[in-house]
Amino acid sequence: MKQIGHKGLLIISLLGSLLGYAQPGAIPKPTPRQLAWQPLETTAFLHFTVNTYTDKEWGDGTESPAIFNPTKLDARQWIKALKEAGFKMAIITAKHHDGFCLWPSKLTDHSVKSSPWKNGKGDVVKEVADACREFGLKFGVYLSPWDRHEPRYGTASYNDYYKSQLRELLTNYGPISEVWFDGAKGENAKDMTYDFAGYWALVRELQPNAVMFSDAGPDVRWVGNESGNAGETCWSTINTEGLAPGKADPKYLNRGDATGKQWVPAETDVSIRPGWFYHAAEDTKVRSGKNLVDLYYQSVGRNSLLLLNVPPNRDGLFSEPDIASLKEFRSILDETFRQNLVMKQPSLTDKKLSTFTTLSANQPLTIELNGSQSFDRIAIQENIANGQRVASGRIEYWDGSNWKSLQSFTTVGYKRLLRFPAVTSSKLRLFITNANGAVQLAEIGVFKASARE
Ligand code: FUL
Repeated sequence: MKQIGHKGLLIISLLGSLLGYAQPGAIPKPTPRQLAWQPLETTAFLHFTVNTYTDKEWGDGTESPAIFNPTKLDARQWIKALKEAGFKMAIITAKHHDGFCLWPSKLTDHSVKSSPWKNGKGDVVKEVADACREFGLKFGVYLSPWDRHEPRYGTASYNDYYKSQLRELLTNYGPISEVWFDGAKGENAKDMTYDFAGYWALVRELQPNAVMFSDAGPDVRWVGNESGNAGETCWSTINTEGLAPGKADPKYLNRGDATGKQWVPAETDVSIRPGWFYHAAEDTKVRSGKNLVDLYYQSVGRNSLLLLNVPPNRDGLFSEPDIASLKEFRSILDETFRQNLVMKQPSLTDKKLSTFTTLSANQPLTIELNGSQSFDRIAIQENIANGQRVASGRIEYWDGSNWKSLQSFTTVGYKRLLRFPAVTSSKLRLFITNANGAVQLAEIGVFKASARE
């Protein structure tokens, strides 16, 4: 998501206003589809195409389908590894910038049907969709608007081609939970005005429960970098109408906007390897489980959602180092968040966002722990069904004779995770120091981290 044409941005911004959900006088709230998306927390990207065989990151469209031959392809192996690592959705690059289609599209021969894989009878999109259904993951598709192969690209009829492809993907593979609209376009790319309004209307018509990602929504926005960092302050709201040409500042997307009128939460896309596609030379550069845990804190722990890319290799399999890191990642998180040390209470420890305690600014909330405990992590959640309100807060702990300051924080939203050196205490005090209305505090968790973090 490095470059986006100015026209694209203008269209996105106009559409964003049309599709925005703010009501006058009320703070923005998520739609049901956005509300269902946010708690997925860890989701996966699957980058796979001819680039896997050419060792490139961006194909130029001249690749022969003959090179695509993942002889051991087993989408069940990918999805099983993701399931075991707690991932809740997988998004496949049905078509990347090179234009090669991983499904046998009726609209082009530049696809798996012209490849030697399964004698041209294969369908990667179907295999992934089926595996997701089998293992209970949600399924999403990435269909790159920038297409360096299709001759119609650059003419108005390309929009019809793109929409027909979208229709194939949205009608033949069961429920689709996310559609990823990539804004990348090379500097010397042909001029092309994408019909985003038409693309988005088609998704709403054919898969009304799917969220749509692009730089600035309509449903989910880019976090502004590919290094796995949501803003330390991260609002789920932005003003899409402020995104005039040249103003889609990645920093704005990274932090969101406390006064934003549209609910467009941030998704943090990042790869488990340096590149998005598989390169044998990067087998030794796979992020460790511990490093993935850091990404979790920097994305999910900052009111975003982690979209971690795990690229299948040339055989059509996840590689061993990637699988090992995914396992370690989940095992560390499970160990850290296994036991909430907060004394059970009806609304704040029931793991339901819909039961909450209402807090106004500077009204302290005392949180009793199960006796004296050593801890170094705190999780705070708001009932985002009614919007995002916390702008800042702080936490104190009781050291036996006095209240001592522990941590301050800014936004909370769906989830805020705090990491700090361990302290021992039997109770905490939470203050919301600044909020945009009465806060609906949904959950509070206090934990002792795994030694492997
Ligand atoms: C970018 C693309 O150019 C990259 O190749 C990758 O797909 C990334 C997720 O989005 O815009």
